Amino acid sequence: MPAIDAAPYSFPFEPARAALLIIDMQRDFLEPGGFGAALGNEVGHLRGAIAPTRAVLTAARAAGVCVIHTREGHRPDLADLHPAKRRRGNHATTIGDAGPMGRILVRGEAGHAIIPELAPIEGEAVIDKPGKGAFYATDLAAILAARGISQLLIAGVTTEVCVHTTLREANDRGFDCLVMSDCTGSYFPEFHAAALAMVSAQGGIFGWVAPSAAVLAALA
Ligand code: TIU
Repeated sequence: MPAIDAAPYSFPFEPARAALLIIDMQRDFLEPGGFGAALGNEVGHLRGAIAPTRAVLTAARAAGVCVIHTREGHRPDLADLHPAKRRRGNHATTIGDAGPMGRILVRGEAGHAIIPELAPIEGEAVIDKPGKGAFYATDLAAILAARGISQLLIAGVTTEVCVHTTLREANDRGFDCLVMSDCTGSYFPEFHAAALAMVSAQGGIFGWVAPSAAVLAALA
């Protein structure tokens, strides 16, 4: 398996030690009426990441690379929702309130589900996370350790929020992370660009950045 052509230099891809980590590609972020929209965002900005992520997901499955999905959300009784997170923003509609896809960001509701284009299949772990980072208050670290994973190929939304928080958590835990530039997205295009630039700056302070085409070439 070839190295992946990436910035700031080529990524030493080891498929048996790598996982494709797809972060929060949920209806609540990508469709009208969910959490993203409740925060005042234009959800259409994120949808460009769907097709490239689907292509990488298909290739990873075919190559036998571990696939892990995450979902941001809370228990129906909201017992794991910090009051600070619920209050933040002073929005009229917030986490736990009724929306067109069910209660916003609540596990089991329609809006909490991963979008159908990227739905998990049998054998793929789904991590339910109450925070922005996928390591906080989850069993992700245990699952990665059990599978001998040391490299993460990261897709998902949003680039500067849950992708970056997870990337930083992973970096401090010793993982080599590659963020796919077209498989991630932000409600703010300028934040997406800056967040990607921060990853590979300073010799790769947080890791590597590459377009999905470079990952697909390595997986082929
Ligand atoms: N608001 C925003 O940009 N993101 C989130 O709230 N969660 C994730 O990024 N998944």
